[in-house]
Amino acid sequence: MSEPRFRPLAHVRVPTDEVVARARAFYESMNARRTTRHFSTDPVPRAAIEYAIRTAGTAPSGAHQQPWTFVAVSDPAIKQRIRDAAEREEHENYHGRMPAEWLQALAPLGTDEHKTHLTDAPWLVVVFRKAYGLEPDGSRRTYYYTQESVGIAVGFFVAAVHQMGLVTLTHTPNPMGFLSEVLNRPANEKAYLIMPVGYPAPGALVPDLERKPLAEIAVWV
Ligand code: IYR
Repeated sequence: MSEPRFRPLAHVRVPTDEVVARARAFYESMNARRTTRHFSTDPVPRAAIEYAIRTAGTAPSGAHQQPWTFVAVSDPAIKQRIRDAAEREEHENYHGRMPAEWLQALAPLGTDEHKTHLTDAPWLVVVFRKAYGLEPDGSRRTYYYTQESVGIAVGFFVAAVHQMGLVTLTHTPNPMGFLSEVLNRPANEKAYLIMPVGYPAPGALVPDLERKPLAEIAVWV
């Protein structure tokens, strides 16, 4: 067992009135974020993706095990393979695998099995969840709260992409086993989702949806 080691928290105290002003500014920025499926093919520098991944990697995680791998794909041939496989799975999903109730829930989003974003976006970031760790001798190490940890990291990634003026989409072409194969990931890494990243296409559309108001999502006691 290793002993805990601490160092001072680097923190600059923010006055209370400024706390609320910052809270509002961040909310307003995040509230302007929308998920679109219409991506421009315009290039995005690799450095932008590197920072988004670095930001995701700052997320808190169970026992600080950081159970994630981000595979950034820009190779058009690999994007095409991912799209072909995803569309095959989604065809099954939309034509029998998803029950009527699910299809009904998705109807307002206008989704279907065609996944043009997977080849239009200049980058696909495929997130893998490490279900367990692997020691150098090949033995398994238990990882804790991996679903929650990777979910939080993805949230940070989405916020980072919005902050830099680009768009992304959380896409889960289930089952996602094909991603391990195409991207050659080890057995302890499970595909979690795909996020295309890029500029929105000119004339990009988003579903005409509203978010739940505070009163519907918060309870104060
Ligand atoms: N994975 C499918 C279906 C889908 C499911 C949910 I839940 C969504 O919010 C959107 C789509 C697809 O990507 O089309």
